Amino acid sequence: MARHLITSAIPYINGIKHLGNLVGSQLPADLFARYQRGRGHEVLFLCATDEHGTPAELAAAKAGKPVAEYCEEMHDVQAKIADGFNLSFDHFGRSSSAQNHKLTQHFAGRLADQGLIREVTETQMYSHEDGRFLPDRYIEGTCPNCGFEEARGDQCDNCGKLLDPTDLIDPYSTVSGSKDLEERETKHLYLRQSEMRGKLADWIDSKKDWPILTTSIAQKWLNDGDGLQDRGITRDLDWGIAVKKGENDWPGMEGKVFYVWFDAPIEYIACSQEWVDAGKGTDWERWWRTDKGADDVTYTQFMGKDNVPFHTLSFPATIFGADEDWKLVDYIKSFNYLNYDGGQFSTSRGRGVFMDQALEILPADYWRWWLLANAPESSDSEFTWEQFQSIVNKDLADVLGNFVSRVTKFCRSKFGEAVPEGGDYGPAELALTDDIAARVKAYEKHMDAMEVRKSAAELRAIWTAGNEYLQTVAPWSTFKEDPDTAAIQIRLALNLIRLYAVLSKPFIPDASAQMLAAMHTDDDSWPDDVSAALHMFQSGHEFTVPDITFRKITDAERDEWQEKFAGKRT
Ligand code: B3M
Ligand code: ZN
Repeated sequence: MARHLITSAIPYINGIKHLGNLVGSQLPADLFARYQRGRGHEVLFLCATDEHGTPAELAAAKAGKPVAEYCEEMHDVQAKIADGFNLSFDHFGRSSSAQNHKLTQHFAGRLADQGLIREVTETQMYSHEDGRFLPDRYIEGTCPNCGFEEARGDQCDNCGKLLDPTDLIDPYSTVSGSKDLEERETKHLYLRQSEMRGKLADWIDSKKDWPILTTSIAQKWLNDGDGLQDRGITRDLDWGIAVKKGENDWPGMEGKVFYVWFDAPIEYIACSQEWVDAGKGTDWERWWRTDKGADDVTYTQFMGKDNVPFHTLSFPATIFGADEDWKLVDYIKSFNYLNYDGGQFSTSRGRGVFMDQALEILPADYWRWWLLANAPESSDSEFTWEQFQSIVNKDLADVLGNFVSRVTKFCRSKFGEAVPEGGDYGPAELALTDDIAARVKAYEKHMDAMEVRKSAAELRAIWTAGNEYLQTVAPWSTFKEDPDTAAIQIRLALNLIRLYAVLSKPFIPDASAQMLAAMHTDDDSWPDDVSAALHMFQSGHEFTVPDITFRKITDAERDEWQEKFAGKRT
């Protein structure tokens, strides 16, 4: 049994995420976690809300609530929605947890002890009207790199370049809109990432099997000299983790907090402590400390491409720099963007489908299937209602759902609700078994490699093979002349329903549970031996015809939703 530590990028607390966010990290991470559990491996799957920094402060201000209260409420909202999508986190933590405060301060202390932190007096933008410094998202202006007019103080959303507030052309306060800004001196801590350039470069170089998307972003940052500048890890903000050196005060840094991107990845570790403290686990160190049993853990991270620099360079710099036997990531799976109906999803303009809205109109499995089958892996992909309708109706309703319903209903009407008596499988059944066995191997290979679209395509092919078999042997015709042979065909088809339930569980867990329940079994063991799996139910094994597994999306619904989500959510 292998051990898999799996983390998804932790979503900002500032509102409900859209489907593009979901498919970029949480959903594929869940697919992989479910798959590894399904194969019988030990899995720790963690996610959390990212509660610090300017996104949290600004959203709380907009909601007219104290930040702590806002974060608590929004954490619950996001946790409920994650549940609704069947995201099977072992724990959904909070970066504002006491555990993360302590661990972040610990890391900063370690880095300081190793000589990897320098104190820098720098100029930051101060707003007279707001009476405060304007870090990160408190300030916007024109990107010096690409000319985008709404670049934020920390990063340009258009070209992805990391920025300092002082880089912006024509900057203005996002709180008041004021342009009455002045560069003022303030003291901050800088992580000396540049000291670790060689080590990080060697490490990235050694990752030959990583997705090109991940390594190309990391290489670009290493080589254009941009990403590995020493970067400020503290901010002039009220909300966040107080700057301390371990448990001690940090003279000169009173009233400042760590930068959100410093403490957010540390939450991956702190989250496992929260998991233990919540009574769900017993030992977090065997997942995270190579001196305490984590050396045989495989650690995989999932994220959108904009998060890659922080996970390939900044966070590893913290881990390397601390020099304390922390588990480093083994594989970083990153994603491109999902676009929406000819443009971008936009949180600010309410364009596209948000996670809560999606669940209001259709069950989770419909979304999970479409999103994963069309995951933006090798390039950006696009959600359109036409394509969503067509794929759901075809793959889920016509192929899988129809198979389940046809087989169980036919059996009930001709033989009753139990596997019928019959002889051994014949050539057609054995050929199908071989075909499916080969496809299951291919499916495993793609899932092991986290090739999400290829995995979905193979699973679809496995469903289709069953349908084609049924079409060819046509038990409803066979039955008229040769009921014994029809019984054999139906026995195989009923066994296929369980096989489909097991293989499909990582993608569509609700349908999978429904199919297992219909087959009166909770045996969801992986079909390592497909032939044995297709002999599991023998004559007399009872089942129940399930309610509809997947329904079709009508043209009227499609048109209504397209109109509804065009962009005016408030
Ligand atoms: N919260 C950005 C995002 O939600 C950021 C990820 C942190 S991962 C440690 O895309
Ligand atoms: Zn730009």
